[in-house]
Amino acid sequence: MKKTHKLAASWLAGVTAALCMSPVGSAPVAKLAADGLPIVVQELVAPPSLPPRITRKTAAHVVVNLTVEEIEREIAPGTRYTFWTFGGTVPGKMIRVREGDTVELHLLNLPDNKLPHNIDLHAVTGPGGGAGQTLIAPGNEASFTFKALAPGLYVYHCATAPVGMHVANGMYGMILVEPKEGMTPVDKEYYVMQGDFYTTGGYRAPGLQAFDMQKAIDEKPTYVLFNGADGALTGAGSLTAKTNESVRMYFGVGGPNTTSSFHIIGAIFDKVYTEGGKHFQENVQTTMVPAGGSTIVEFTPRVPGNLTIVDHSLTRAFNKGAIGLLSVSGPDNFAIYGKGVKTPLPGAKPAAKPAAKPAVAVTPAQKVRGKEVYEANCAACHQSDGKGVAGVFPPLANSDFFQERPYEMGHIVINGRSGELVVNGEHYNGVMPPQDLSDEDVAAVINYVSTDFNKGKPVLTPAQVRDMRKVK
Ligand code: HEC
Ligand SMILES: [Cu+2]
Repeated sequence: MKKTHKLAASWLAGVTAALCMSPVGSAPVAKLAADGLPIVVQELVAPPSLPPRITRKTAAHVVVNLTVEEIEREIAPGTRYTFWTFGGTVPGKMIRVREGDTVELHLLNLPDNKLPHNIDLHAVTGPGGGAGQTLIAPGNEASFTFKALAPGLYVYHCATAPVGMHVANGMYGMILVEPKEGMTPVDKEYYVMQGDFYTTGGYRAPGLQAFDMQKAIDEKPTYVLFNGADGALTGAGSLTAKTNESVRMYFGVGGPNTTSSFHIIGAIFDKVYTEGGKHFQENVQTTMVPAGGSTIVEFTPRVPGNLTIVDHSLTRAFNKGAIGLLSVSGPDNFAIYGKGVKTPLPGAKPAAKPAAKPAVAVTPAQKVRGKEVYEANCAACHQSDGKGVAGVFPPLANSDFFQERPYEMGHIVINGRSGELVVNGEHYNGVMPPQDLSDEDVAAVINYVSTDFNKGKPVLTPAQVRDMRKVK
């Protein structure tokens, strides 16, 4: 749900109108700012995209309009969180200017927001990086200008007390100051930032989660994420490239606390502009990125398949969400990456078959039990045929929400669920109470919904349900 605020709309219109007016009778000329530089309005795009490479050869007066938006959305499948953002996204929209440009930064704090905010850009030379000039309560706008003196990739963030909390809620982004001589063109550019998040419930605990200040102080993140959501860069969000395309990633760490051992499984960075600065190192496997710091990496995938983007502090990747994919398409090149051969040694026991995912076995009795549990506990709301009630109770039959992660549905049955939810494109915002069922019955009913309503396989065992209850 994207809301364009009235004030934001008229504010942006005002800026545009001022830029479009030309003196009566004169041919259209580039509009000049008071400093004599031509005015350029910064284009803002959602990550992992970023504004295009700068081709102009002279300085400009770049107007940047950033809107602070406090928004509730999914941090993980079935888990919601209230993010504080620059421009509605985590990370905030990337700013892209040229060395020597003057930046006129406007910050708008929407009237519906609850808190004061500001911005500190690491690309600024001056105390506070703009924090003092831009500290405003909801319903206000602030602006200031600065000169982009030094090329590099810089983090910006909110610096309003408690600063760690504002940053932990997603208030960071990056500004790229291109060198005067410009940057070499590449085939693909991506913008990714890592951040640590602290919720009162455990990893993937369902429902709306609150910020946990004590976990933040103890530096015990519940989530470590790329681009503000568990799964932002996997599935439909995966980054893409073709074989032999050059890829450049602008990678930063918002923090507030953890650093990143930034690594892409299956790639070697040809170049790493360490810490987002001027010099590059070559042939790097993993680069360390500090909180409030950045790096620019360049590489060229040579063979097709999925490259996995991780924080190589690995439990963050596999247990807290810091994982993404770059899906590479193109022809195989076995000279660069061979298929491999596996041969049992003489006299060895027959090679174990590659471990297939253990199928969940369901006895006929459990199957009958699943239907019984459904009729007795779920049908009242979701209906006997599983089709639900439009706008009130979401369908469980042919539910894309269910099919995407059937395993996770055990959490919903145990803990209940409330808040916004989209099933087959329809929005629901109801309350499902926790269901007081045994581990066996939760597994049985989920397997019943999976097989009989969604043409799926049985997905859950009672032991898995027992483990789910431990995560809180
Ligand atoms: C009192 C009514 C009620 C009962 C009883 C109930 N649910 Fe729900 N269920 C809901 C509502 C309302 C939602 C949507 C919650 C939201 O908006 O976050 C929901 C959501 C769900 C979802 C996720 C959305 C989807 O359509 O895939 C699943 C799965 C689910 N319920 C399964 C069950 C199962 C299994 C049972 C029985 C063990 C059950 N529910 C019992 C009201 C109910
Ligand atoms: Cu803030």
